[in-house]
Amino acid sequence: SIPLPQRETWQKYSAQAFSSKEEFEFQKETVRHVETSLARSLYNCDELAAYAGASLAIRDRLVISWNKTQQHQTFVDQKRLYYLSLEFLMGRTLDNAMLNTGVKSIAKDGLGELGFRIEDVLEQEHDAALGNGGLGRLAACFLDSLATLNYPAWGYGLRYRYGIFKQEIVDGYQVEVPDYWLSFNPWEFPRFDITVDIMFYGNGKQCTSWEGGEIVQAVAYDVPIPGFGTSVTNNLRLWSSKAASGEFDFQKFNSGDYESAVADEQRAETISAVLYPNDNLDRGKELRLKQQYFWVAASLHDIVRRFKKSRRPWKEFSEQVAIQLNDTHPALAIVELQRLLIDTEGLEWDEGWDIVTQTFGYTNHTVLPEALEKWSVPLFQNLLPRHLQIIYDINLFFLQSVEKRFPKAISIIEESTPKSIRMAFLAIIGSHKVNGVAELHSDLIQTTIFKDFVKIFGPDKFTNVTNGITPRRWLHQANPRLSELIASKVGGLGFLKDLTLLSELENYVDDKDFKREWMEIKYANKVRLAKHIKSANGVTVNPSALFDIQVKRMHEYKRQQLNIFGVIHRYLTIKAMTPEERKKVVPRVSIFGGKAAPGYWMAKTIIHLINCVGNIVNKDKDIGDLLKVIFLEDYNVSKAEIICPASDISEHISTAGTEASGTSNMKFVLNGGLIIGTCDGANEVEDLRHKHFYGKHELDPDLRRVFDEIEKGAFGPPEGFSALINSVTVHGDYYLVSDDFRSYIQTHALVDEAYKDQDEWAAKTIMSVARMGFFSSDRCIQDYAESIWNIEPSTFEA
Ligand code: GPQ
Repeated sequence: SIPLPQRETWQKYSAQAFSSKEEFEFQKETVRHVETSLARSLYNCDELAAYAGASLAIRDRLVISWNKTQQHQTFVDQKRLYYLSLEFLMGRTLDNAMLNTGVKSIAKDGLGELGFRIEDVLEQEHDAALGNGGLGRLAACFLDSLATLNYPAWGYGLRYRYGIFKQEIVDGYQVEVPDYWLSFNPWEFPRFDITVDIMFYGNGKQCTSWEGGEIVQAVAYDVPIPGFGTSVTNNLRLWSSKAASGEFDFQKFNSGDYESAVADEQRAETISAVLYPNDNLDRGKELRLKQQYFWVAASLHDIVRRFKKSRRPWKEFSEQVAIQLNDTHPALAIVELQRLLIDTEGLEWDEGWDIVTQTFGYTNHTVLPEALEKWSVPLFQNLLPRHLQIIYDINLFFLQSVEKRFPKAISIIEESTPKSIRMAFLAIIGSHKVNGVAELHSDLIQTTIFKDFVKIFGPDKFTNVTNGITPRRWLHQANPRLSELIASKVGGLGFLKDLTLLSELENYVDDKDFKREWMEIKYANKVRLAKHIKSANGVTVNPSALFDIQVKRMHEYKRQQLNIFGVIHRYLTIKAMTPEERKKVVPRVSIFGGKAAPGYWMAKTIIHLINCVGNIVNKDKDIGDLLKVIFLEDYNVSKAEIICPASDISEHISTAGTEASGTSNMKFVLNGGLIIGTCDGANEVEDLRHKHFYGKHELDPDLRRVFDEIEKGAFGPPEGFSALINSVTVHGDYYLVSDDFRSYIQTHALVDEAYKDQDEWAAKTIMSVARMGFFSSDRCIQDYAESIWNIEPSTFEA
């Protein structure tokens, strides 16, 4: 830092936080950046340059509060939360940064005067798509809430060169295209001075050491996270991998082995190259384990270094540091911290282990067996030999501590061939709290997959923290008109920081003017989506039709197949009607969107079927506007911001007991949509499956008609769909599509009836929004802060 005598001069010139919005000369700053940062002029400033200039202008403001927040937090040195997540599905930043810092309207007018429409400028930004779905988006909502609530918190993740792939639909099939998103990213700051050397392989045979491995360097990239209506700006630190010894291995280089020197470098960079595109599925690949250790080791090194600066004794570690594990992806952090404490810092095992278990919390996001992470012991032994020894010790001490009545079922090591490490068990044993993400889900994990651990540790270690979403992005930003209308009734925009204030809206369910405006806004949002559909799919849809939306990752358990079979049933029903009968049909647009993991054939088949059905239905003259079927390409966060405000109903129809929480449900309801959802029934599922297998499986007759039509080739060559049909008819219908088909169709009939009464519909949607207060991620973060992290908001004011 700057020597004392010069500090006064330094401080004289140091940037001040902006005390008011009006001081912010947005145009001047934007033009300056276009001219000096981009070396462009008014003669060659296109929309992309305007985006860049505006972003840099906004970024300057952000950076000042960011620096000051970090200085303050270092000075005060209160307990911090570190949120470790392999996914942060941030989406775009500029719009959110303007809204959170309160300068959106200044920027809008300013850009207008400079000759640009703000909507077009915002469209230039590439989504930061460092996540697959709900789990990654949850982490992003949490960052927004942590900053908004002034909590001292950092996110730690990986800086993937390629985010989740871009989805293209070619001839009705999904095609994956790499998502290179870093060509211009003004929101990250490389910290080339903050690096950590990470070791792999080597020799861990001696008891307390690890040596002789391959070394890869982690470089920090920091991203500012502004809170809404606060100057607190937190930090998201993403690690990027590179070869450790400078750019080249000079020995190899000089000895003429140029190619292999470059190959080494590329191998190092491969670690943070790409996000694994699997949602709710574990694949057990070595490179994925490398990613996990690389990220965990760099983050812990950073956290421990920061703690050591305060010169506190080790026993105070968990009073200063809380670490939350977003699923088991970072569970290695438990082992790595124990290793640092006993191997590097010289603590006794028990001392170290107390610190470790007081520090970590673990969030479970699924009960699906195929999604629970396991690592093959031989693979692990080779990559992280010392960590394997520590895991064996953790397991040994744990098994010794429990009564003999729990045999193999609770061991971290599964006696498979080869043996494997159950990461969820490691995470439970190494944490002081374990939580599920919705009431039902948390009950389910305590009575099924983790029941033995509830017996061992007692029920207090297990808790529920119901998920939430940030109302800033998912209402204020995505649906500004609705946000304004609500603000006019609930006493201003304060509800965006205390979402329970929405309950005020209950007083307006009978207010005619309010309802009219409410429905007008919904219509306008449907028009906006209809325009998008027209330009993306070339299909004209009627905004007055009922918009029925299912957007989420494609997965058999989420049952997009149930939806499309239902759509085919609707199509056949309308086809069979007389013209008179057709007049009574409520026109509908069935909208789908979502990516399939590249290796998930069944999910890809469902996408193909949806597109094939759309092809036939959308051009059927008998049908016209009564039914349209749309598959929206490349569903992502910025598309969700257009889609969620435009739904009348959305579908959340996973097989009972399979979806941990769901979070898009919350986005849809908050924007004035109703939802169709599966009721609880997790206990009945096993019985039904058993019956399918051993009893006679009666296919629902309406579903039979749907399958007959597909098999006749009504939607194209039927061979492509046989696996999908067979999974229901001959392979035991694991996801209970046939069992639920009747009730699903009946529910849609109720929806149609309800939609005919628009006034009552408006009342239902208003009541639903009024009762959404609980589902803010602010409430969720407060729950975590109080019941798991034990952290207090910072008192920082810029
Ligand atoms: N979730 Cl295990 C994911 O998005 N990806 C995953 O790999 C796993 C879970 C979701 C889960 O399916 C949803 O029900 C939750 O709402 C979401 O995590 C956030 O908790």
